[in-house]
Amino acid sequence: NISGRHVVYCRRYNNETAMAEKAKKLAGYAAVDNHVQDNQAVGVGSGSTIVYAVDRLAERVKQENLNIVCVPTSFQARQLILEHGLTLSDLDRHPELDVAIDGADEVDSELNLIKGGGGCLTQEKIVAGCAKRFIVIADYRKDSKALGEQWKKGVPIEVIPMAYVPVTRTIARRFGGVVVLRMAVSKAGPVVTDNGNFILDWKFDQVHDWKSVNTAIKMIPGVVETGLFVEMAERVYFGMEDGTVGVR
Ligand code: ABF
Repeated sequence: NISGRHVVYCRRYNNETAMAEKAKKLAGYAAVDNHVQDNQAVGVGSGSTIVYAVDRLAERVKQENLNIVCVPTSFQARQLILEHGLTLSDLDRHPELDVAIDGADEVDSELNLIKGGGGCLTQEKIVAGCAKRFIVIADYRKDSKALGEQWKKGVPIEVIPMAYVPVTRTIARRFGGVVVLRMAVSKAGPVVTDNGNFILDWKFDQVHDWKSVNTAIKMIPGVVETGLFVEMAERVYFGMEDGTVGVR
């Protein structure tokens, strides 16, 4: 507009967005180039960073004539696989995957992850658990020393709908923080996962021993899965602001 302020804001916003997208691409390409080879079954994650990894995967399959089958972690991942002309498979036919590649909402210094911002945490953890190697890709904004440092939306927890109130009360009572039922953007009602369940977002207020907390939460009747991926990631590729790739 006339003052130019709006233009400046847009340019700054566009620069940050462009930098983050470039970082996602760097991470996605690095993971595929370092971990995908011929005759593999590959778990394909969800979110926006994985799109770059699937782009690179499709490019390599075509250029190198690779024999690759892909197992999705969500409807979005399934569409990505089909749209890129990659071979769709499932855990019935490939219960053991050579590698799974997926994004994350946050990564701590011990490679514990918060995942599930997109609501697919249960399938993502199943696929990650079936893979010999679980590789995570993320931009620099996900790289934290402790969970909760940058990701403020809490830990997603998938619950059986009829149990969401007692589970909410139990988590708040035993672990503190605030537990919120995830509502659909339209506010018409709660988000319902691909599995027909609800999601609670646990906005924790302190750093925990995530291994024991994860186990304790999973034991609560009605909890299906948590977005805490503890001691699962073998390696994380971070696209950095300066155009390099950090690996942990
Ligand atoms: C999936 O995508 C989810 O587990 C995670 O919440 C999200 C990350 O999205 P993005 O790659 O767009 O940051 O991996």
